[in-house]
Amino acid sequence: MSQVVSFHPPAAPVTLPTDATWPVEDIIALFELPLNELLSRAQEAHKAHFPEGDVELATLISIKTGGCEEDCGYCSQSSHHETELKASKILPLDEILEAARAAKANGAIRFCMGASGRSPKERDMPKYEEIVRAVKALGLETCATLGMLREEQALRLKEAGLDYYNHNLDTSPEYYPSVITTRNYQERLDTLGRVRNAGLKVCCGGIIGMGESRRDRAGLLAQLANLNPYPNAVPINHLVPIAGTPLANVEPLDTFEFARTIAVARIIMPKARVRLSAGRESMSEAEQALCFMAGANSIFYGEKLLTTGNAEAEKDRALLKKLGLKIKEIEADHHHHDHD
Ligand code: SAM
Ligand code: DTB
Ligand code: SF4
Repeated sequence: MSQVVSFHPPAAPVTLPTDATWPVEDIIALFELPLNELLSRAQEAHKAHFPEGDVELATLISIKTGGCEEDCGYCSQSSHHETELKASKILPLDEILEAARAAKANGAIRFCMGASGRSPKERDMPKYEEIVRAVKALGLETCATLGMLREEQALRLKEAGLDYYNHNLDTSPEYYPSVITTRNYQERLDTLGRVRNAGLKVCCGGIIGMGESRRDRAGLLAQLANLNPYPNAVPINHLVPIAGTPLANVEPLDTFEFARTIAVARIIMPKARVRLSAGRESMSEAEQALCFMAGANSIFYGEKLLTTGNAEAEKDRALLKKLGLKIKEIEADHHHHDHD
């Protein structure tokens, strides 16, 4: 005898009008749901907004590494910490293009270029514009993360063909000063506003597992969800502990709490690409699968993040195949599909 297993949708609605604001208390209440209930709500939101259920692959490159004047407590590139990292100038264009071609040949649709530093120097802007123009011409989506931008710099990058700008809020406003002292939260928000005004898509998320509380995780997600509009892409990084940094020995975070963070991000920002970002190297396949079940639909793809390692491309492709997850293909005109 065959039995029909019915799926009971959650009683409470999971989608909200885009102008909804999220009080931190409501977000904490989501974190406190039984895990099954939280995951099923996240899956409802995911299915409603991403019926294809595909996963986006973005490849990272560090185009300028180390020697940074900022003191971000998690970062290998800050000159305030004694790490093993060697600083380098902006990479030559041909090296960047070679990496971009390889990323595209491997199936990535976006190429994300990171540079160390508080903000781009004026004399480096023409180089960054040239790099963006050339990568875009390869038929890849472009993303850059260069620190704080002035209005004019955001406009110049847009003009050069930049699609996304990554600028993370990293943690809650309350916890921020225990992680970074050389800049403040409002400066991050101001750059995000300029990026949005320049017509760039916003990629903004944070780092989980820095010793913050659940309230801080909820506070970060509240900041993100209450941006109007909320970010197009939300990278959720797990701290990669770096020897020599102040956060090198932070107690590792419980896997389920990390998965809950992804699920809550999916529910409160249902149209965003939620990226299971840094930290996958220390996760098992089952732990990563849990994150996909929680609504993650994007990953960093390729053997390196900025300064640390990442899973091998082949292994990732094999994992996605095992899970029956389709890889997102590049769109001829992606403006129709992303929310702006
Ligand atoms: N310098 C620019 C800035 O800070 O805005 C751009 C590059 S910075 C390395 C980009 C982001 O990488 C940071 O905001 C942080 O979220 C993430 N990140 C850096 N080090 C990390 C680590 N050890 N573990 C997890 N994420 C990290
Ligand atoms: C983001 O949210 N994560 C990426 C990207 N944006 C620039 C960076 C992760 C860095 C992990 C540590 C490292 O490789 O240095
Ligand atoms: Fe510098 Fe960015 Fe690292 Fe902070 S996160 S130390 S700004 S490279």
